[in-house]
Amino acid sequence: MKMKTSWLKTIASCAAAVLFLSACGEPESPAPGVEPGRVVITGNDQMLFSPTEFTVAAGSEVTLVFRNIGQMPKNVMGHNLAILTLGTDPDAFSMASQRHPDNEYIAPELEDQVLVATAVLGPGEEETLTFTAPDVAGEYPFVCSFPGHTAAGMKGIMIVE
Ligand SMILES: [Cu+2]
Repeated sequence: MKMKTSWLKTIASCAAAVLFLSACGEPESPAPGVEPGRVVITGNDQMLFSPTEFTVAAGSEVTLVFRNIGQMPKNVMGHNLAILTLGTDPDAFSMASQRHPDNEYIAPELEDQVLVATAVLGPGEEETLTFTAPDVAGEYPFVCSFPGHTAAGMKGIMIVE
């Protein structure tokens, strides 16, 4: 009984903290003079991204819309989009990740190699990611880690410059 009470107190104080933070949050506008980048990438039933390459400014705010424009069912032709850290081997990442359908095909032990990722999307679905581009310039791989898709060519490059 004692434990239950302190647990409830913890929940209550967390809820209060969340309310406080959201009330006092920064306005979601970009810094003056910075044009936020917006990228739309599609994935299709042929296991291809389009485009397979896009460029963002280092440290800039990026809005990335990923859209599954295919028609095949999600369980056989689902797609995600995971942008990986500099130097990650996209094929090795996806080989390990395809064993984890319960984690959106992201290997839990490799989550530190993921900058940002969508869920697995079915036909006609889309997800918008907003993130801050890395400060380090370079070519960051992105993949669909649904089983077999990276090997079939469903990968690309985010160029940070
Ligand atoms: Cu895919």
